[in-house]
Amino acid sequence: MKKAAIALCLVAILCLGANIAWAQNDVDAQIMQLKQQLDNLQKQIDDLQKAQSQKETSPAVQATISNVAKLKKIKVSGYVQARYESYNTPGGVADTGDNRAPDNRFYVRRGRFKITGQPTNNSIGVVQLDISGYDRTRVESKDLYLEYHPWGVGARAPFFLRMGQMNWPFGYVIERSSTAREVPERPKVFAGTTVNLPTTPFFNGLFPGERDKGICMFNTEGSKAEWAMGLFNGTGTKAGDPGASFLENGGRFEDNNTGKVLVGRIRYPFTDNFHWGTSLYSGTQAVRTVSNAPAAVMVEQTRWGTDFQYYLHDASIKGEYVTGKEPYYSNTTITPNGTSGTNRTVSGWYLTGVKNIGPKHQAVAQYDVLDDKAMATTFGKLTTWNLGFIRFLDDATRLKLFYEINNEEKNSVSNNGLRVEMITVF
Ligand SMILES: [Ca+2]
Ligand SMILES: [Ca+2]
Repeated sequence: MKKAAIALCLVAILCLGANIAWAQNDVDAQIMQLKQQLDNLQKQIDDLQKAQSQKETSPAVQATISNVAKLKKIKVSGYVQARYESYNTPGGVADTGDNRAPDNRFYVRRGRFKITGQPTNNSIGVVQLDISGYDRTRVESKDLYLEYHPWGVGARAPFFLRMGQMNWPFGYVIERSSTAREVPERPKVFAGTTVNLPTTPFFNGLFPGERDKGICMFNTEGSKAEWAMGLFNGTGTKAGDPGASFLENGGRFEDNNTGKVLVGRIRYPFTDNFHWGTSLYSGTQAVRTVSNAPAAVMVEQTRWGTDFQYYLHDASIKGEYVTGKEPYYSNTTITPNGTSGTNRTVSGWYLTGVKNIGPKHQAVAQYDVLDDKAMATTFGKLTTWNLGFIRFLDDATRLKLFYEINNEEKNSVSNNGLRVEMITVF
């Protein structure tokens, strides 16, 4: 029995060993099979990757990728400001048929498009053209500048640089686009004016065209004080010849003397809803003492200004004062005798109140004053009320109704008028 048991055990052990050997063979076969499958899969992945990389490197695909990347960095925007105006015609003024006649008309005050490109993290280029400005005989260049942000666009840093043709960094209203302003035109002391009578002096404005060519440093985003300081030609974009004034030089945009003007402003939010700023402009202008003089004399040209903005829950009050020394020009419409080549004082201010009436309406009142020494004897101070109502038709379009009351201190002229405007920003 004992022997039999031992034999049985031996048989059992042998059988078990054989089974283990068989099982081992089976696992090896499975591993081999899996390895084969893995090799096949790896080959398929390699083939796919090869095909994919061939696709990606094809010139057409590369060009498309590059174009899409470029398009992402270019932004096109613009606005159209279409109007109907009806102004009182001063007595004795014939209908001259030009588009400045003080009559009633439809016209497009501004039709602009702007291209902003940001090719890299540090550089920006801006081109803005007006194809329907006051001088409708030509397309007018507005913004033409580049920006270099040494620390990157949008980064909080000591400053960034702008060079080219840009807004003078002076005061508040000069740098506020028509898309942001409530009153259709800037106050007279900044933008200029005429009383709408022929052969009477007109005022070019202390900042005709609101722009000049130069180089300027600006604060970056995140700075509490809003500041800018730059050097400019001083002639603006609408005068280049010595003594030539607004629109009198056929659109040549050069400097008229070697001196450059220093322009700067700083604005500080004393509280969240009260901001106060001050601005400076200092330089010279070349002026001919008589219109056919072979050489010009240098006349000091200065401006100093202060502005504030006070924001309430559903209203705002904004004001600005500016005073400056401006040369008498020899070839403005009327030359004050013996004054060309000397200075006169020009000053003015405005106060604008805006009240929101619900989410879709605003009531606006603006009072502005122009005190130009050159008009002292003819009309004295010019004051204007702009009373208006704005309806937001949608997020992009506003309908504006404004009545303008123009008062002359002396020799009153009938020149009040109605403006109906639609402006769309896109
Ligand atoms: Ca100059
Ligand atoms: Ca009047």
